[in-house]
Amino acid sequence: MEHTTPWWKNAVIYQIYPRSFQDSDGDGVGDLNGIVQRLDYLAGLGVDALWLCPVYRSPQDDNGYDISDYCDIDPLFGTLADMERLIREAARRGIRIIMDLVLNHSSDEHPWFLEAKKSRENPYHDYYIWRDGVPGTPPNDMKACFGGSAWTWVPELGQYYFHQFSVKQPDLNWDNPAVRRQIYEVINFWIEKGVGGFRLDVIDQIAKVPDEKITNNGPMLHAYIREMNRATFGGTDLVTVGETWGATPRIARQYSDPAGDEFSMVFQFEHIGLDQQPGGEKWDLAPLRLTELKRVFSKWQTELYGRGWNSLFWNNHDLPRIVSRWGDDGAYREVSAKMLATLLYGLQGTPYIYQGEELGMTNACYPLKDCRDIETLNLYKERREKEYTEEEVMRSIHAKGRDNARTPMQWTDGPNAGFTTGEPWIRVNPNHRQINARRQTGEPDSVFSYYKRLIALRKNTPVVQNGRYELLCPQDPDVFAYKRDDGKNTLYVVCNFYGRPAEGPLLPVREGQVLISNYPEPPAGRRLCPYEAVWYLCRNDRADPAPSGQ
Ligand code: TEU
Repeated sequence: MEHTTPWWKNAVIYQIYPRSFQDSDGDGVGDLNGIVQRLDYLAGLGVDALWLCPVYRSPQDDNGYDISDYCDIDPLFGTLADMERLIREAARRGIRIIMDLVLNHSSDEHPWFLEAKKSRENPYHDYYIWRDGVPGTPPNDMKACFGGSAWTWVPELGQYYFHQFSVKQPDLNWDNPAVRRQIYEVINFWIEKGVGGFRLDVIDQIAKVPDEKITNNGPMLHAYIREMNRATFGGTDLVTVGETWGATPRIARQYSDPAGDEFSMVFQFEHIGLDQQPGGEKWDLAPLRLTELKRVFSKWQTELYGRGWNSLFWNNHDLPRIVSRWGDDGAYREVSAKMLATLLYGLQGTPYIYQGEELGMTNACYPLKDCRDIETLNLYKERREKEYTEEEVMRSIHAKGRDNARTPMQWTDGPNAGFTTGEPWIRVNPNHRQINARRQTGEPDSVFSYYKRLIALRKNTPVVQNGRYELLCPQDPDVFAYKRDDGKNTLYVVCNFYGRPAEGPLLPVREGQVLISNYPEPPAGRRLCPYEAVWYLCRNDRADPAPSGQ
């Protein structure tokens, strides 16, 4: 057991996609000074840390996930001095800055890669992964995440290089100790700048073994992470979050064991894949079954309890907007957005809010000409060349495309939603006239005010941090209900997941025990209105007999 609870166990983290958050100089792209302008808004919401998607120098092939200088800021976003000011200004408000580290690959315009492809003898050659071959016959049939082969031919060298993402994102060779040393220097550079932690992009893919077609969870993975921990953030109070698509609860315990020497927590996606066809890709749509969501959440809650730490999220910059995805972005937009928050925030872990989620922002559903994301554009081409119809492909893009998350933050009902005075790099969602921060911040019943209350409640309700989890009514197809019990108190969380009335479980709760609910009046008895959600808090000596063995 730990002696003191690390700050991030009781924190709420807000994710910013800097490109789309706030533009301060009228070039249509959000920037660091824009974030500074909005710090009071973020402090008002009650968040403890901001995770910034990459703002390093980058050709922006994958919106900054292709880095050409790890120790400088891209002029699109500002300067190193702006970054230092952001760190200071955030700290004045009790907010830490979390940087996004993209260490699996660099940009093909990074000086390391420019050197590497000059000759096989160049000292940087071995910073990347090369295989001999002949043009037209890649070393194997591995595919890149953004379409096409994972191997790209360089005629001058007579070799292929390996890339798990776009051709402009060559994979770094972690088996080379010089690469690892350089990376640790980068991490220490940012630690010295005073950042509050790191989110580690696709960290479970760094120890790939392409010849065996191993991408995530390679044999050397945990050895490299432990070495990185020792050389950089180990022993500090920085938060470290590993993006781990391939984690199981067992693997997650290894990453985030409270007594361990890897990361603070994992950011894993098992629940996110539940509305796609088994064996298919995310574009192959299938309806979500609530009982499956319950099974997955319950598994993680139970199997990490006391032995690891998870992130709680519905959204990020790669995912569609949750209110459009699993709520109702029409008539029940507000109440369903609140229900989804109520459900998630009663669980154990560290919640992440993705910008605009606290306003109930929705998917955009743009025609292809307004889409910007490399993944979407490649997917469209690839599927249209196969047997898919225009309508099928666009349906998938509207449901799952990453641009849904990347439309500009909706600050006001005015021109370009108050995001920019220039031409935005991606269209603003026309519904900013109804859905915007200006309208919601002063409105006690808004989605924003609800998130704010929930964040404050979470922090003041210890059972949310430590209570043991138990799923209630597991077979109920409409209601997600669970309890958390820390011996002293029990928190009951009851959510009707759909837009039709339902019946909740029978609970030992009385009037006056409601902490929060998303209708003007809390539920009457067991009957639940569409998307109705509630937290009840009971003292165990008054409601339930104290559970044995505690
Ligand atoms: O995403 C990891 C990743 O695997 C994504 O490609 C994911 O599968 C996809 O977005 C789902 O459609 C991280 C970043 O979050 C993402 O923005 C980057 O594009 C990617 O790594 C490459 O750095």
